Amino acid sequence: MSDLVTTARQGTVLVVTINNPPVNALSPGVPEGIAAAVRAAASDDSVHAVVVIGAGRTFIAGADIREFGRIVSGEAPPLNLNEILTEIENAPKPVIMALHGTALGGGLETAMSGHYRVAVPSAKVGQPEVKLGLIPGAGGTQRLPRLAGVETAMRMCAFGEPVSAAEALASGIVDRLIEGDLLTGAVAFANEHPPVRRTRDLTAKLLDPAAAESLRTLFQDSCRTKLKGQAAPLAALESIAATARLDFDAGITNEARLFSECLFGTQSKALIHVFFGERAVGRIPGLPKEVQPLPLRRAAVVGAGTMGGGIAMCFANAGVPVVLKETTQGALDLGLASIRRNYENSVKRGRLTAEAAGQRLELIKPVLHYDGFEEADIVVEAVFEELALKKHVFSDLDAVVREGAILATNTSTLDIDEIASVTNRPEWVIGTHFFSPANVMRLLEVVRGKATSPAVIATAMELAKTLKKVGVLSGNAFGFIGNRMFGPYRHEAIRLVEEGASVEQVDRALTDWGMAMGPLAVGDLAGVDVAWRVRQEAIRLGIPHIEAASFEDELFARGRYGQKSGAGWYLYDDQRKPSPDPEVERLVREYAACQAIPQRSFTHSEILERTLFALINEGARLLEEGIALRPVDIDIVYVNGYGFPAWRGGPMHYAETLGLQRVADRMRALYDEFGPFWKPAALLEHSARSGRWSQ
Ligand code: T1G
Repeated sequence: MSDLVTTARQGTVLVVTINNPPVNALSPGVPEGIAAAVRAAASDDSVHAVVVIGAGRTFIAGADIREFGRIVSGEAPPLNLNEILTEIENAPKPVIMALHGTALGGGLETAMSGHYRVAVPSAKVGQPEVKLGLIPGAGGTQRLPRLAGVETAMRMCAFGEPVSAAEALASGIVDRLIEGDLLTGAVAFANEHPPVRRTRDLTAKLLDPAAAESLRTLFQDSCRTKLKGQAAPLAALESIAATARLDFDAGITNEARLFSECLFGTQSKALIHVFFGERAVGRIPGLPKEVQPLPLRRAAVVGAGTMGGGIAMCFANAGVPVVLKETTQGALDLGLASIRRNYENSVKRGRLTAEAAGQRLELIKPVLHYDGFEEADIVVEAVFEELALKKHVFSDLDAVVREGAILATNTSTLDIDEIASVTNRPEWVIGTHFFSPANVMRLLEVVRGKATSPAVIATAMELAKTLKKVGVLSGNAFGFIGNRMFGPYRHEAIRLVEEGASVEQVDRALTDWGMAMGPLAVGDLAGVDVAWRVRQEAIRLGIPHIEAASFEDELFARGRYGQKSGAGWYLYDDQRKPSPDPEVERLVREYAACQAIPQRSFTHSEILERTLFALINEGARLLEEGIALRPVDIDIVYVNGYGFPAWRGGPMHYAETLGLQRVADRMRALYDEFGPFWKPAALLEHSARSGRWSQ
């Protein structure tokens, strides 16, 4: 036995413990160790049953995801879990799986190869493989429907959300909940001498082909809407539906074929890149290891508008008491009403109990002055996006907030150093750029100023985890990472409309490709006036590649600010539902004629190329300038903050998938046709040779 899997006896029960921190993944040696222990028990007459349990914080959280890259590249042999799990299932003595923490993917499949499963009430079980662009590849799509029924299996495998131990018990996945010590409870269960019961033989819950197909069609429609463009959910449904016409072994073979198709596809590569990327961005090169995050026990927020209110909710949701300040009672009441409404909606949707909502509201203390700010460990300023106003607030805060507290600004574009310059403690000033709605969006762009101390950076990155967000560190450039790149992307979207494409065609090309929303519709959501002001500020600061004149000026001049004014690039009804506006089409053609812009038609791929390549090129410039630390940081910003499809991996990963040489070649051609805006970044030209972004 290797250290990964150890055994011990409890009477006539053999206890098999998996010890592969941090999450007991099925790394090479683990499944083999479990099978060897079960095999040994089979031939040991003094043993009547086996209990398998995980050491540490969880049962098996899945196959070792790091192995997949090695399998695809041929460095490692294909997954061999099926033979091993079949051997466990065929054991002549009962095998009881004891579950705690998260039994996910190959972990749940291993558990289902056992004859019984017991779990602590806090355990969760699931098949999240689709979140990695994969499907269960070790019998999950064959054993789960046998235990929980076809509908539950389809829901769990197509959407990948884990279920609680109680739900698992109710659906038949788990046989008993263990209050108290799990191992004691599992051994007690084994000592009741339950008969061997192979999951493969449990066919009562399977459906006939017609019923299975109609369920599959239902879930397919839902997947095509909610998981647009993703192949794995549909493959998982196909594999589960096959239980209606294939016997177990044929079902396993069919599943393995579908699994392999997913594994060797681009979507799983992209989603695995995002999985590890979301963990890598938390590691800041150059930040001294001994620098520890400071404790954040109390918070304060200035401004109870849409952003301020959402940020206050983030703190309350994490159990951190927060003071929320506004300048007038009216504004404060408005802010609180919106917070209350958000919580009521969460309760209505069953995402929160009324009691929990009440407790969170209790944690938010509304004030009209800086009362309570002296006790705050961190203050987040979220007032209107205007430099003078923010500087005014920061000089106030510098006077009232205690030494050693962090002063953060939620600015989405402005200069952190400029804001910090009005305080006597620029080393305690940092940018914490939340995304709207702040209580929903997972991304937190953390922006370091030139004086920001390592401890403040470490604390802000840790804050992201506390608030259940993904923190990405950015340097202090206009628009940081996300908005800086969005500028050229949106620039090209507007140019394409000026040159003859329709507003709908541009947005449709990107949403069909996978973006959550088209760039022009995003403009209307964020506000054409906001984008116009940001562009004026960028022009004033001499930021390169920002167009002096644009059709957007026409929209702004006519008060077409987007959703908030009922018209922008689109017309909006009172439900804010967009519809194409022939008036915009007329105005833009008029504008183009005035500007003597040649007109032409565009294909979807031309629209994709011009918009996405502009995004990628600006990303390369950010890496050159050191504003973004790594290409993966840019990918995680775009996937979590700008609706970039995770199954395409983010802009920089996508560029590598396309081929950096091809991207560079096309960009040079656009440069020849359109000029300096399209000058390929030096890093792109350099990286094109190796095909990988080089630093
Ligand atoms: N393989 C390898 N490493 C893993 C891993 C895994 N399955 N899960 C986590 N890690 C690493 C992770 O990268 C991090 O490393 C550390 O563990 C802690 O994770 C055949 C095909 C279990 C809920 O999709 O969802 O089985 O950054 O920071 O927030 O059908 O990790 O410290 O170096 O996320 O407490 C299916 C993936 C695989 C589950 C814990 N399983 N993991 O969350 O910690 S495919 C999954 C998670 C499969 C079979 C198929 C979460 C977690 P580092 P963490 P956490």
